[in-house]
Amino acid sequence: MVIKGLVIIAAVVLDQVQQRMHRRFALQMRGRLGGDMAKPFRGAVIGCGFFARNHLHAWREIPEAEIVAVCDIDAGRAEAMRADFAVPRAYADADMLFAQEQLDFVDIVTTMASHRSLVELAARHGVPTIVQKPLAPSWEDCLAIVRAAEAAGVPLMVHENFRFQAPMRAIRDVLASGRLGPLHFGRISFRSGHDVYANQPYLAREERFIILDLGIHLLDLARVFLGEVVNLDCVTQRVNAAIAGEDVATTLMRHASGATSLVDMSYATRQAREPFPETFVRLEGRDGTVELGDDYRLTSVTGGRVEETSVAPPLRPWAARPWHALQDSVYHAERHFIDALAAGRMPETSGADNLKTYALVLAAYESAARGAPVAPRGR
Ligand code: NAD
Ligand code: 89Y
Repeated sequence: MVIKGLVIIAAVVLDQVQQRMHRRFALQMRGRLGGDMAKPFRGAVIGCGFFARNHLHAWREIPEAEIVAVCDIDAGRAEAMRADFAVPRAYADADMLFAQEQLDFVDIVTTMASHRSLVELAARHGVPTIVQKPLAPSWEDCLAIVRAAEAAGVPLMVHENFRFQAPMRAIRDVLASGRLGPLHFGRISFRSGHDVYANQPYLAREERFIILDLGIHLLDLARVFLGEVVNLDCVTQRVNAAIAGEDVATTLMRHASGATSLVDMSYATRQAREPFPETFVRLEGRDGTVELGDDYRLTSVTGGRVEETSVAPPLRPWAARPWHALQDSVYHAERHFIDALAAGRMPETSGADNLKTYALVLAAYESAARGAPVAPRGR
């Protein structure tokens, strides 16, 4: 009891210190921008591969941000991205980027192996950072990343975009209305046969694949909808013999609220309609149920009344089906980062918050290996 109390006090104090640091950053930026908040924040994108294209398109839709440089260790990729998006400068070395540019933020869109060194570099230069998921290959690296940003007092957001998807935001609105009453059950399901390896060939080589790459988003949604997790059981399978890791995983979680949830995922599902990248959600509360089904139909049942609406994401001018739901969520994640930066607020998917999601990923692997329930670790 005493230890729990001390942990809560420490978390509140840490949160207040971080909020102060973020406010200081917002003020410093105003100073750097000559007090003129109308001038955009100057940013750079590091990593010019498959997914970065979506980031650059989305940045172009945010008037308060201007991408002044791109960087990739593959100089050809950096130059191609520079030319395609009319970015002023391209770099093949992140040290050079930070040495030569006056940046207000950096957006890291490399794969996880380079995240630690790049976030630490950004922290040494005092540059606020948004970094793609998964945060890093190991818990130690994740902790080091979060600590580096905290020690430097720079805001750090993890680009955890699933909770910024239009249908997920609609579900959050239903929950916030209180119409369902306290939740006792949730199911979050993503089952697909989409060839993810075509655009992201590195995924076929990961010994830890679907939970770390995709399940991380679903586990994050479970936290958002149902709160923190006490423990979980997970079973993994590898159906596709040509890949190194698991491509199917089924997880049962017990939440601190008393609710239970099932989070299931597959990249080995052959079915009549290929839904990629739709995520199906069902949440049951004392007073009603909300369900996100095929084609982004949201059905809620409360007090005997059934309401059905479409919560389909918009097709942004630069987006293409079936990726448009994720592409739209990239815009909203970046928008949230800039709004938080301007307001001196902590982004909701801060490094500290993302550690709690990452801990569920590790607990899932550990549970699958041990065949027993596992409690997620804390910092
Ligand atoms: P990719 O391999 O296509 O691109 C990564 C790029 O980073 C490459 O061009 C590589 O040369 C460059 N790079 C690596 N180390 C670097 C360094 N130290 N400095 C500069 N450049 C470096 O990868 P991708 O498919 O674009 O994925 C990037 C990240 O985005 C991954 O973490 C992935 O999980 C994530 N992702 C997220 C979503 C989502 O919806 N959130 C979807 C797809 C990918
Ligand atoms: O990398 C993954 C992600 O974050 O969303 C879908 C994906 O591109 C493939 O699983």
